[in-house]
Amino acid sequence: MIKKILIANRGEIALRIIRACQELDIKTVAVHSTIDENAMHVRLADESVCIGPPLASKSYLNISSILSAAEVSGADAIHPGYGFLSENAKFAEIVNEHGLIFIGPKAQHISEMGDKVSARTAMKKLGIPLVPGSDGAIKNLQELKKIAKEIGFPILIKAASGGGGKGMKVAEKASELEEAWNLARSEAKSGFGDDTVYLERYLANPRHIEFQLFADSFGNVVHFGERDCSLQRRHQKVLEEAPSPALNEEERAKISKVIVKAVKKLGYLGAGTFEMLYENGEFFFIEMNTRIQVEHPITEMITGFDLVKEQINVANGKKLSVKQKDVKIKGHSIECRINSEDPETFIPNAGNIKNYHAPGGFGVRIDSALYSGYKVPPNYDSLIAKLIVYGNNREEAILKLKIALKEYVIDGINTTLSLHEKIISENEFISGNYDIRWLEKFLKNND
Ligand code: MV4
Repeated sequence: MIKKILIANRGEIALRIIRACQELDIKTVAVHSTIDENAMHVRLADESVCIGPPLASKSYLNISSILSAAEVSGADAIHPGYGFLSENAKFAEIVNEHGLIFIGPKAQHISEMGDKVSARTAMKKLGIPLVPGSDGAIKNLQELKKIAKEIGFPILIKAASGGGGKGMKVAEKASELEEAWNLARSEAKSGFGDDTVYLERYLANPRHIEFQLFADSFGNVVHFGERDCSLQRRHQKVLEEAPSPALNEEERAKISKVIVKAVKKLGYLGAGTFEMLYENGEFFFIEMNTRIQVEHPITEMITGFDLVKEQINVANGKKLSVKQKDVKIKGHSIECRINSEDPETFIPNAGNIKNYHAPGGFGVRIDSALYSGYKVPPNYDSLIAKLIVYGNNREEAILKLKIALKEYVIDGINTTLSLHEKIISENEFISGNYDIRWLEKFLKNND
């Protein structure tokens, strides 16, 4: 039985995990860098350990510091949150070797899904529809030319160790293949230390729709529906909603059934997300995430289940608290990511929060570690708050969001609050008729 969890993270997700632990009567250990001494997760945890200097590679990514902190505090499990070490298979393995529980999937699955080529191979075997492309890595330019011709242009070269869009290169026609091949491989090499690439047909205007899955150690697998994450800028999600305005019940049921079956066969454990591209009524697998995601709250709002508590319970060897037949998707939820960035240039800024007032009311949720007088450090991700709304339907959720955005005060630094106000007043957003290209086009036209 887990009695004490070390949270290998900071910011809002550390608070989210602390709150779940408090409900489960589990003690918490915060870890922090020197610059995070006054951070909210340090104040709210039962105890805290300083694990190094501000640089993430020396603190939140420092495996030996984190394990020492677990040792001295007597923690019996580690929750990695998202980012940092959450999808590091070696970390999961080392945690287990130290006799601690890693709150996440098995290291073998983290590693298999971390390599996008082996993820594709695994998903193909499990019957998941893939974007048409290469069976494995591309060995040389000749092979690239041959497979590209077979699947048809435009094509996209992707890095096996990539994800999040880095190292992707489009080729519109055969004459562009050599340059795209060279660029993709050198970017992959310098970005990930691995120049392995693979090939997919390039989808021009898909939506990004991801499915939330959960598995326990008894072979039970449940899906919690989907999130539409098409509103992104430079591969950073900006606003997410659930359910997707593009799907009907029939389409959802059909693809979910295929995914649940695959996850059962895989022998997976814990929370997992299937990232799919959706175009002309068809789904194509692109990646699987083996962590709790930033946007998990919108799934919690429309299903009523606490995904972080489920993560802890299944890691503890318990059964999922929920059966598929009890998962009912009800109402609509939207999340705005509030970043400490200029709303026009997106340049990050750090500094003092001089005045802070969070909105509230029926159906309004804030996941944030901000407080009045807090100093946002320049060293980490610029996500400072998530504003999540829930309404009986999409129109009501948008209305609540509009009111909450207007009420939200974060003084002292630039934030993306005003960007969200702009997005949700646009017809394409209101109608729900947008794809992965829409936001960047909209931002360009408003320069
Ligand atoms: C694609 C694609 C079009 N066709 N794959 C971007 C990040 C990575 N997770 C996968 N990505 C894409 N893969 C094929 N075959 C377009 C994107 C993509 C994208 C995907 C989801 C959300 C926003 C995006 C923005 C640009 C490109």
